[in-house]
Amino acid sequence: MKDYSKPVIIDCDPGVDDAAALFLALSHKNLDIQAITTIFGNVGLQQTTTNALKILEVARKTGVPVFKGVEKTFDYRDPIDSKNVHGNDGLGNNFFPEPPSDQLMTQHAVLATIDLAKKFKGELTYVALGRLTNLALAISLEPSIVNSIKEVVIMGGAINVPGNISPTASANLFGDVHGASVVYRSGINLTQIGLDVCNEVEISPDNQEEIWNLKSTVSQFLEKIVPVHRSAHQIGNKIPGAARFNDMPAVGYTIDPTLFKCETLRIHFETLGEFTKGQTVVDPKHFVEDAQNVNVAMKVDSEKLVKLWMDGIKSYS
Ligand SMILES: [Ca+2]
Repeated sequence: MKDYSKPVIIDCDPGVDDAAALFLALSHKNLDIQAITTIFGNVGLQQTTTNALKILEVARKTGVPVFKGVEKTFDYRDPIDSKNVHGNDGLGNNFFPEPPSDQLMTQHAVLATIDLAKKFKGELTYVALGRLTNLALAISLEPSIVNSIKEVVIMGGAINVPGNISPTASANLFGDVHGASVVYRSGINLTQIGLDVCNEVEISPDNQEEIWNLKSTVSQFLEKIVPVHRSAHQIGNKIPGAARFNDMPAVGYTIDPTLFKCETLRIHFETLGEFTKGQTVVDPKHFVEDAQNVNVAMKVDSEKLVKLWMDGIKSYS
């Protein structure tokens, strides 16, 4: 693992698995988090923004600015949420007290993204843990960021496994297909951390117990928010009672790409099909003109990744 701190934006819709991913990101010296930007998704924008601020309060990371993004899809539709998976408050139906809002900036997330892409030209990594609408709008407004952002790491997509919201699509990409299409066609340097690897990463009941027993502010917060999400994710689990945090591997990749085996695949993002809307379609024979090469994670060392996450959580006092 290289030992340097890379500037990152984390775009998210917390979300229980966003929280698990953010706690890892905020704990690790390899990441220099320049901004957390929020997007509609698991719940509405106001709630995802409140939840991001809450997570920072719990992690005691008061220096990280939060920028609020957009609340509708790229084609200006009301979004579909995932309250059935994350709870009505997005954090396991805990309805925590309002966090302080000092870290909430007045600048819009889309404009902050453009500014940071210019400031850290060639160095910035953008980690997308939700719908891709903010990034699609940033690209539309300032196309030069396609070349100035070093890498976009996306939680989403499915190559050799089924989708988790339709037979073929992952929730993050299905939740705004037009936004995702802009990003996948833009030519920006993309890494896809999709369900092919996320499905392999489970936090076993023993590992959960070890975390809960830490009795830190972060571990107690996780213990409260995980149960609703864990119940919703049991179908297809390899380990009964395991928790699965689909956003966490994207942060894990950003910290240490050597935990993943990736392949360059030519991908067309599907926006139209009755059963394939939102699919990341592999097109090796160049049938589709606007398909682009994507660095796709196909395998993960899940044991090492779970350890990375647990070490991150253990680092909080
Ligand atoms: Ca998310």
